[in-house]
Amino acid sequence: MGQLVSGVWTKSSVSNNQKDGSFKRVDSVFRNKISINGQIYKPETNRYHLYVSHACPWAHRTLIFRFLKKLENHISVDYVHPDMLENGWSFSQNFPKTTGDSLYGKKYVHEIYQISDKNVSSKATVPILWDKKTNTIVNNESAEIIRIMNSAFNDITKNYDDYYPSNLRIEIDKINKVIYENINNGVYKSGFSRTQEAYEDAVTKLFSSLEMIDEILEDKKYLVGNVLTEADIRLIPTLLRFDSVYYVHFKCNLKKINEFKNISSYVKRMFNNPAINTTTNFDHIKRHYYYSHEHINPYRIIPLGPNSPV
Ligand SMILES: N[C@@H](CCC(=O)N[C@@H](CS)C(=O)NCC(=O)O)C(=O)O
Repeated sequence: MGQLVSGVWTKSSVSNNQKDGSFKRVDSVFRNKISINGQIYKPETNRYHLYVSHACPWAHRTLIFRFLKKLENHISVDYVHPDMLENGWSFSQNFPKTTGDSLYGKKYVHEIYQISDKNVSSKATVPILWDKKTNTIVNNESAEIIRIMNSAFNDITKNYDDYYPSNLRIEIDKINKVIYENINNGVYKSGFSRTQEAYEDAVTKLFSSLEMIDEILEDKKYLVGNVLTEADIRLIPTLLRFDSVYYVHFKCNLKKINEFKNISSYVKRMFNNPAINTTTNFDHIKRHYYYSHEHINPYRIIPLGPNSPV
């Protein structure tokens, strides 16, 4: 693992930890938008490209949006190899459902960052929303990429479905915040903790937030307003990885997702949606986490179970 420092790939530890042993996620560097009135990045068919990992929950959101918003014929995509090792994500095709780098034939994702900015200081994360016209990264923050996808290409696709409707925004923002802090990032905080205290704090918050979600779903099909919104799409990638990976590998083991009455049926229902089903790949998910984090799983043994991941 590593990161780019002034454009140079520097090998370093897999996780970012604070003095108290807790895990701190670093902010994404490229934060542009796509819009008709934009200076550089305007909505166009086949101009933009996604670099993703099937394993990554943050990238998963963008794949779900690409499907839901009918962007598959307008935004192309490359899938990296699931192993994230000392050179970061690679374009090796030595695993099913990988594509290599179809644009530049590079070996590693960090080289894509270097094309965009040869002096960049950044982690080489996925997802990346890439502009094939200017050879630059538009945005590498999944929360912003899905907002772009939600509306920027509407006049091209003629799909006007809105997963962040103005009447529900306050409620969506509110629940997103808790889900991000305690669940999406909470599983990483738990797994990457380096002290007992930091671990217990993360796991306690994770499970109290899952209990809260279970209660919300007692009499509702979706998290906000009884329609599918961005809030659901941001939550589901973490829930889908939970019993196969986070429960064991990140020690999030107070309960399995399938032990939560309402969350378990919500996950099964959501998984019937082709936007979610066709974008989920459990082989990549399991291989990535158990194989990449040598400090957690030094012999890289990949557990056989669970028998049915959903
Ligand atoms: N804030 C980013 C986080 C993305 C992220 O951390 N992706 C992970 C994969 S799940 C990654 O690429 N990690 C590489 C690294 O940390 O060097 C987003 O949501 O887009």
